[in-house]
Amino acid sequence: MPKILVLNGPNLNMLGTREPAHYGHARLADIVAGIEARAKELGAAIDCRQSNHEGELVTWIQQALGQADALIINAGAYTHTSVAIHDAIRAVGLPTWEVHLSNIYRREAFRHHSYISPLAEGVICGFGAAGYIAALEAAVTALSTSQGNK
Ligand code: CA2
Repeated sequence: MPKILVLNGPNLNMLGTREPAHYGHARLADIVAGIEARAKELGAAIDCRQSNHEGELVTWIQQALGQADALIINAGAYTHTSVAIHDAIRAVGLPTWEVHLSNIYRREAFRHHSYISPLAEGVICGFGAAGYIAALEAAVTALSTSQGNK
């Protein structure tokens, strides 16, 4: 069974409370429930976590080494600032899919650069919560191909 770590970064715990024009009306708990339901259908084990702290995200990425087979990450604003998260993803070498709820390229210029994208197998933005499901499906497909359907 593929094991996938799903990380959400700062302020994503605020989803559903403000800024619905950018992020929709769903709460993070609703999004996580949707990911968990799809993971069950796909036969994947997922571990969904959220933190407002860069170092905690770095630690979780490090701890995924030898524990998880892939990483799905919406690093929030750290996407655009964090060399530390970039280095952690590079260090563990896990196949990584980057997700953003909003279309970051239609927003402020400072959101157009990502420190994660150069390391990612795929990047999904602007699809709202459906982006996490697409990333999960892509990860499961890629893992089943690379592991010979183990
Ligand atoms: O579109 C995304 O998923 C983002 O990663 C969300 C980040 C933003 O900094 C990135 O540029 C794009 C921000 C998440 C903040 O979420 C909030 C939700 C409700 C109220 C306030 C913030």
